[in-house]
Parts: sequence; structure tokens; C-alpha cells
Amino acid sequence: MKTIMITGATSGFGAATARLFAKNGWRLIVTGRRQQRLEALQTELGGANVHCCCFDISDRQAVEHAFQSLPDSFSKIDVLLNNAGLALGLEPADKTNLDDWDKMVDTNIKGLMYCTRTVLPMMKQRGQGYIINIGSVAGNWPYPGGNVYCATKAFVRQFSLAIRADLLGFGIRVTNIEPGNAETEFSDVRFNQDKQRADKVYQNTAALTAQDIANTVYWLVNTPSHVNVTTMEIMPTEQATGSLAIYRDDNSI
Ligand code: NDP
Ligand code: 8X3
Repeated sequence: MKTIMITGATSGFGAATARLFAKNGWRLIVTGRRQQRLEALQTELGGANVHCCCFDISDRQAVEHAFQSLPDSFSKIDVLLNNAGLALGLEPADKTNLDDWDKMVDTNIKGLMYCTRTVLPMMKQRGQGYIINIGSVAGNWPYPGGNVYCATKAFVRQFSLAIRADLLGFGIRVTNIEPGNAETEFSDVRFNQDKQRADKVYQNTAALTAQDIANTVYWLVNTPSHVNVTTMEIMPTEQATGSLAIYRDDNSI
């Protein structure tokens, strides 16, 4: 039985991936800060093959402790899905809350770094493993108000490419999945639980679903071990990149 560790399994992409892998006979390590949700997921998925780790991914010691205290049967991690992350706010760079910027950097960059750094020696020792990072189209395509969120996801892209270079020859695969607009709790979090504002992000358009991303992760994991999909950008059909912006003094386009 293979083991996948999913960071941020309490909602969205992480929860959908946990359900899909459980259905297909995988052992799961599910993480997040909301203990009750982790326990509910464990109960839903049958318990014995699910290990819950409740911690804040931006807390380096907590990350290390979570890995060190894994029960023996969960200690051989075949796949690490670095999924936990968030966007906070959509204000222009001069108006944004610096605490929000810190939190995005601490979670999307540092948390992902800590988990990766902790798991890699174990994978290297076993001569196998798969790190799947959840980046974003935001790492490739900047947009107004995206500022630090976009930059954290650009980090994820470059970090994914760079660690592949370090891991060449050790049998460890690395993929960066870059989803576009997907309906999860992402916008509730971004807009500080302003439901109306969050709902508008998904109104009158067919967004990606968490299941779409779970299916992608499952497909990737089931490609032959000599195949490494490096980067995968996935948008809803009803999303595309826009044009460059030009400001004109007379407000014309
Ligand atoms: P959700 O808000 O539904 O899920 C985010 C998950 O991350 C939750 O399980 C949350 O758990 C966890 N998380 C957030 N902060 C922390 C933290 N400090 N410590 C531990 N866990 C944390 O959003 P999505 O499922 O959409 O997001 C998953 C990933 O996908 C993120 O990295 C996001 O940036 C990325 N993404 C999302 C897109 C979208 O449009 N939805 C598009 C592209 C990328 P808890 O709150 O319990 O800690
Ligand atoms: C989330 C997608 O476009 O809202 O990463 O930034 S977007």
C-alpha cells in the first residue's frame, strides 16, 4: 500500500485528492490547521489508513515534529502533495496589509519549503518519491492586486524546476501543477469570509472544480516512473490570458 501526504487536506483540492486516493486504496497523511475537519475526513475515509497531522505549515518546528512523529506504517511517503496555501486580499501593492503579505510568504513559500526539505532525505534514501507542488496560473500571469500571491506562486514554479536539477539521478519526480480559477474556499479566505464577494468570482462562468485537480494528481502519480511531467498549467475553458495594459492620460484604451 502506497502513502501520500497531502498538506491542506481540510478543504478544496486537498480534501478532494484525499477522497480520490483513499478510494483507490492509498494510505493517507492529511494535514491542516483545523483539527475537527481532519478528524471528520478520517472518519469519512475509514480511519485506519488515514493519519491526521494538525499543524500550521509555516511553523518550521511543527513541520519537523509532524514528520518525525509519524507512526511507522505511515513513515514511507511515496508522494508529497504540497497543496496548502492561500491568497489574502486583492489590494494594490501600496495599500495592502503587510501582515497578509507575510502570511502568504510564510505559507506558500516557507511552508512548502519546510515540507519538501523534510521529506526529501527520506525519499532519496529509498531512491524513489514524487513531489507534486500546487503552483498557480498566478505564478505565470500577473494581475492587478495579485502582487505577493503571484510572486509566491512564481517561487513555487522556479523551486520545482530547481529541485529537479538537484534530484537528477535519484528516482524522485517533481511536478508543478498550475491551476486557474477553481471553485473552493480559496476566495472565502482571500476576501476574509465575505461570501458575497467570494461567490462573484465563480458566478456566470464554469470554474475548475477541486475534483478536476484531484483527478490530475491521480493521473500524474499513475504515469510510469520514467516519465516526469515538469509543469502543468490547467485553466477552465472559460478562462484565458488577457492583454498587456497601457495607461493613457485621457482614460481611453
Ligand atoms: P482552500 O482554501 O479550499 O484550501 C486551502 C487549504 O490550505 C486548506 O486545507 C487549509 O487548511 C490549508 N492551509 C492554508 N494555510 C495553511 C497553514 N498555514 N498551515 C496549514 N495548512 C494551511 O483552497 P484551494 O483548495 O483552492 O487551495 C489549495 C492550493 O491551490 C493553494 O496553494 C492555492 O494557492 C492553490 N490554487 C488555488 C486556485 C483556486 O482558484 N482555488 C487556483 C490555483 C492555485 P486549514 O485552513 O485547515 O489550515
Ligand atoms: C488562484 C488563481 O487567478 O485567482 O491561484 O490567482 S487566481
